Amino acid sequence: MLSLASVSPSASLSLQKNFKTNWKRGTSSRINFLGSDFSKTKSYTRTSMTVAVKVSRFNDITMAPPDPILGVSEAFKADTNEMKLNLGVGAYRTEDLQPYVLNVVKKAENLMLERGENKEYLPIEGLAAFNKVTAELLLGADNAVIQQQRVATVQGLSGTGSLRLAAALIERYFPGAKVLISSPTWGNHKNIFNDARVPWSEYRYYDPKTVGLDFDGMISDIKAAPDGSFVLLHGCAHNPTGIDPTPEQWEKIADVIQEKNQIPFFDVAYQGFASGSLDEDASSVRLFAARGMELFVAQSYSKNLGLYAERIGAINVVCASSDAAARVKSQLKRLARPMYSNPSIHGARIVANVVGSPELFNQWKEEMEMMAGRIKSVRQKLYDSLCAKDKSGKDWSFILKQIGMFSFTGLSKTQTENMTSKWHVYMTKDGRISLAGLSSAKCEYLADAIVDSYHNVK
Ligand code: PLA
Repeated sequence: MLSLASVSPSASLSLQKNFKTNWKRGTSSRINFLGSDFSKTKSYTRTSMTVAVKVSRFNDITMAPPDPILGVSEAFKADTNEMKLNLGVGAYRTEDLQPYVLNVVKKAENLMLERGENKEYLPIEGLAAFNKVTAELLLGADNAVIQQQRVATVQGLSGTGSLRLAAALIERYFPGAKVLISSPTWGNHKNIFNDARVPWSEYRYYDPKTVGLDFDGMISDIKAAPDGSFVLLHGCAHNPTGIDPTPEQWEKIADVIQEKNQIPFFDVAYQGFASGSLDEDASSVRLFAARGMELFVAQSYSKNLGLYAERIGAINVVCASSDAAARVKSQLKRLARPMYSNPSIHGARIVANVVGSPELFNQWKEEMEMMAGRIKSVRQKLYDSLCAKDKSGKDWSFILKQIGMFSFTGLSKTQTENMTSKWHVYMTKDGRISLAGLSSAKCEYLADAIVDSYHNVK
């Protein structure tokens, strides 16, 4: 349907004028926006308006390519082969490959029903109880930055929306500042900064020769970047490589960023999912905060609480003073208001209930350990199956060294295409597989597919 708002202002105005006149006269109009032919037909009841569009006003809009990650799920749905396996998007599945709603989430939702909570608008910055617990979960409740009220926390539309809000703040208050992004990174990072009109460049991160971290490359690229740049870092479980710096390497990264007066910008989408421990997975962020650095942290509850579609997360800005934090928060709110006005309440209440109740919090930790444990066990089984099936002597041990939901297999684009066309294994073209979508029953099948693609496709 074509709305008045979607035509040009002059067309819209003349249309309204015409509509008014016709209402009075009791006629209905058949309007051709492109030509001048306004054909009228008598109507005895009320005005009805049909719009015949001969040539689309949207002709210059080309077809967008499918999303490299979410598009994989669409292709998977269309496949009717019974062996099909979706290892594209990072979404946790049970051993039966079914989606999983955490028991603590169900309990929190029951509590909400019992309390009969309302659906009034949230304030622009989100649910206060959520903002409190989310910053505490990230930084530790006794962290000086929290005690001194130096953290500006705003509830965001999950990790993506929180990153986007921070990008808008950078664009407005640090014009021309660059964001340094790891190569490779989560595919959507570049889109987020492109759409926010924030310039970015890449720093070396992954070394295909060692199938490990290119630490020297990373350090020299950060050093070479302009002072005052933002450095995007994956807090834990780097996506897509599954390779994180060691604690000693994090210290050195912090040294360089501090020397260059740069601002670290953490993306924490997997807290608790990398090691199974919430505190351990936040240690990179806490290390930077303990140095008194100002930093950004985007958080997501999609994976660790399985709240994918609730779109719940936050942007935290750790500032040098409580005064700066108050000002930053006010500007984040100002940016959010015309974008989406205020965030949704359901996921925020779930997180506030789970993290805010010692009983549910402990149960959550158990469930998270269970999920992280299942991923680790299929990781091991995939490795064992590859070793058993591949007689070429190739070293697959990198799979065991990687952490988190994903494994970066090193398969090329054409090899991943073989995985999908011949084996019905759906994965992203960069060679990433989500182990969270794999069951132990399917490990051998997946190993057959990988061995075939790796050795028989160039
Ligand atoms: N940051 C990183 C590093 C991510 O991997 C993801 C999700 C997000 C942020 C954002 O998630 P959220 O908006 O749902 O909180 N990455 C997924 C899904 C799991 C996706 O691409 O949207 C992935 O498959 O890579």
